[in-house]
Amino acid sequence: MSQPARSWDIFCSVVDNFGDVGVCWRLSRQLTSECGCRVRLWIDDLHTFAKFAPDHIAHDAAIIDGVEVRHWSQPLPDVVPHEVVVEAFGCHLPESFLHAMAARGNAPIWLNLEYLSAEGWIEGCHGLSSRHGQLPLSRYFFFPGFSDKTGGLLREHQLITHSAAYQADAHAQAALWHRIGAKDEDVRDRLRLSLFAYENTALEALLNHWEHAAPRTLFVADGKPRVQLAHWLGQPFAIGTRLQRGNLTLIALPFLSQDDYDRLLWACDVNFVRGEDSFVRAQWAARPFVWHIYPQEEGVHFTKLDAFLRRFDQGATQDLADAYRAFSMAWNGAAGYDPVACWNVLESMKDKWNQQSINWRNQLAGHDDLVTQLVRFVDERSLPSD
Ligand code: TRH
Repeated sequence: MSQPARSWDIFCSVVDNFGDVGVCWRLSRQLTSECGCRVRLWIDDLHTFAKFAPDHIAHDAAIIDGVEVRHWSQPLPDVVPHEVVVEAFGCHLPESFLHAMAARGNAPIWLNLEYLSAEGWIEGCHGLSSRHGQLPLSRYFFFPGFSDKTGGLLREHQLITHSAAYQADAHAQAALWHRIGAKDEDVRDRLRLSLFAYENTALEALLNHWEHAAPRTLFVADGKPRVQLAHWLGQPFAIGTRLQRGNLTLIALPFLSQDDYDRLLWACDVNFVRGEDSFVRAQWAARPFVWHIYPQEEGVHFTKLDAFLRRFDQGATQDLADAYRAFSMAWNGAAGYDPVACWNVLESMKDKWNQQSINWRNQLAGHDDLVTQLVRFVDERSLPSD
């Protein structure tokens, strides 16, 4: 029998960029809206969070989309911990809160939500627990992932239905193009690409090439991509600007809401994404995507990229798998790969790439989503709700 909806504390420390808070915000909203949970989300950097909820800039406490958003201040206000405590990405709970957890009648179920990885070892670690050194508390390690031996991926229950309906709805897409400053000719009979990346060593060569190649439009995300484009253009590239360079149309986007960013991914023909959350959303879009992985010291990220490519390649024809790997390596700055040559090969396989993106999405959708698994995981380890 399923348990009643529980109350959750989710702790999020913003390390850099938007992924930590983006994932926690998405998780909180889904737990609230789809599972009826009560969620209190603690964030240490409300200015970054304000990107996701601009109307609520820097309030220490607010209810947004049904989620109680609180500033994770030092010291943390005295509160009674909820039934489930999520420590996102090993962010280290405050000592005072750990003591309050131990003092609670039923100790909360305490989970560390880990970063996403396609590596095989996470299957052996998903769900393991470790005891706290001094307090009567255990912490479980919950690993998102791509196989049914992991915690799965964040996916709202109606996501695939919504994205498929949107992709079949020309009027809805036209409304988005209009809203983000594109003209009809910018999106008709040409490749539409979205760009969200870190500083990217392959981009300049591609821009030089695309300027003289078939017409295409590049929707450039706010932040690092827009800065890099301004550098390439040699002139300011303010939000809302639309510029033409040869056959390449460039549109500088504002920071979109998570929902509008999804729509952009659904509407574009190819999406360049990065980090964790946009990478996952591009996969749900079932459109060709290229991943700029979060760069780590000593090239550790290439092991993670390789692990993902091995999974994605299964089911792809050998020529597509080779082309996709080569361009992914080029895009991530690996030595020995010419970005333009690799892109041209991959682009020439656009139909196969499209089909593989749909197949891959369908395969992933066969696994339970992360929230479903998280709630089940908690239910299986809980005393009756108090
Ligand atoms: O911002 P990121 O690079 O975040 C990264 C990764 O999570 C990485 O793994 C982690 O180590 C590092 O942060 C600290 O990329 P990511 O994960 O795609 O997060 C971006 C979020 O911003 C995601 O929720 C999508 C959202 N977004 C919008 O809502 N609107 C936009 O216009 C754009 C471009 C993104």
